[in-house]
Amino acid sequence: MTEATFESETVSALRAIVGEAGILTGEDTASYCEDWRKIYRGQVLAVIRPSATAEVAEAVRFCAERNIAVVPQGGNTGMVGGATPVAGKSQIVLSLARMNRARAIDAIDLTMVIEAGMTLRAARDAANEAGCLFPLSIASEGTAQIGGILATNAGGINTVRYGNARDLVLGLEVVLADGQVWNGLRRLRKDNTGYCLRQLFVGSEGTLGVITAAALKLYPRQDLVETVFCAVPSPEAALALFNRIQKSDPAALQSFEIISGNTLELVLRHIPGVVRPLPERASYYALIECAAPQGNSNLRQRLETGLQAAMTDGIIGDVAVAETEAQRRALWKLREDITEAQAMEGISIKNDVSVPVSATPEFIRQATAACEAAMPGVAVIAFGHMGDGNIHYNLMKPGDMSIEEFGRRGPDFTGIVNEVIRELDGSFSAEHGIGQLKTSMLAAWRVGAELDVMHRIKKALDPLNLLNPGKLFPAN
Ligand code: 2HG
Ligand code: ZN
Repeated sequence: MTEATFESETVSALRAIVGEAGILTGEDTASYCEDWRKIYRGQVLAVIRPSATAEVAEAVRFCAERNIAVVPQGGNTGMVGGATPVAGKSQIVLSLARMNRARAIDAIDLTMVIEAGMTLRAARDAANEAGCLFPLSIASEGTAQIGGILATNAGGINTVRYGNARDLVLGLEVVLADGQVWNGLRRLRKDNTGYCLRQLFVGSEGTLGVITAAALKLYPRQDLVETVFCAVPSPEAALALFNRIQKSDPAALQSFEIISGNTLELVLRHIPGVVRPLPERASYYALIECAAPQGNSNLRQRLETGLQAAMTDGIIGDVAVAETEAQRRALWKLREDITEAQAMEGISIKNDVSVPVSATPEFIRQATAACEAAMPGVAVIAFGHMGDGNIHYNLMKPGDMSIEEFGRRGPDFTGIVNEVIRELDGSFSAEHGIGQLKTSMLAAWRVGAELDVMHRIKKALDPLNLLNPGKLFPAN
């Protein structure tokens, strides 16, 4: 069979499975073949957009029979090329975007069953309308989809209180590599019946199965929300503040973010409509949010008392308190638009790392000293989820250095940062995953028995290596 015949037969067969509305070919596939950072690009025979689990299963079975790789894709907002096809493979992208319904929401069980293609924002809205909270929140939630959120075990701004995606999933529906459907959409809080399969698929980045729906944990809605933006003199001071709030009001604290002074300046420079939140510039800022159900009337008072004491003790400087939802949104915009502001500023080397929470100041201090020594003039853009130990430690080039030179030296810097991380018992990938970007790091860090078990799981569930090849493990 010629290549052209193989291609046209494949497309016709897939069209028969997903219908005319469910298939894209040629130019129409372009945006699915590139990651949003424009680092990775591949080619596909087609993009399919099934509308039901049975279609996903049939398409995956067909691809397995023909030795065609399947790249599951959600909102394509990942940082590491995990949803982008690798170069030079016979493959399709399987977009879950049309599978976007809420199948059930139960405000007594505090559960919701939703399909993989629903955006995180739509899922949060659906929970909210039912009087509940789905707490996972990330900057790209308007585009990121639940399937991708689970496949990458996304973290975000509320991990300090509610955990990562992994902590919020009760059950899954998954299409396996041979086209079988595993219906594990159980909504149970207790279920000790053998291996916990759902946790195998969460964080597997589409390499073990295609998540088509999920049963998720909800919480009672937290209608009282207090958000403050404080100047802090140093990461050490931010940690001291975190420690105080966590001790004095552990149940209410839901976000504790740190933003370095130059990171905020980047946002103020590039993002239209944002305003400086405090009159004076500071070395660092903390963005803190506490929340509680209606009736917990002294939430504001408790927070203010704590902040007042911290101010007296020199731990914080100025504070801006959100008085309205619009002010709250404006404070969060300063944090959520950092990635966009950084992309507008130019090329950056991203490091998404975690250390024990208590080691975050030490990490920032050591990594900054090492990076500045290796490249005078490098700009450190440090921010992130300090309350759970996850720092986005991004580097931007010195003004006089070419983009090419900076790009060439990228791996050296990741090496420098990772050395510090290793010393502090941290992780080289806190929440963005492995994708294509960090396959060699995974192989270097997860050695011996741990890597061996990962390879064996992959072989057992995807013996032909057709599910998202080249992710987690290098393409061969
Ligand atoms: C965030 O926390 C994201 O905003 C993106 O994880 C971080 O752009 C980054 O490095
Ligand atoms: Zn983050």
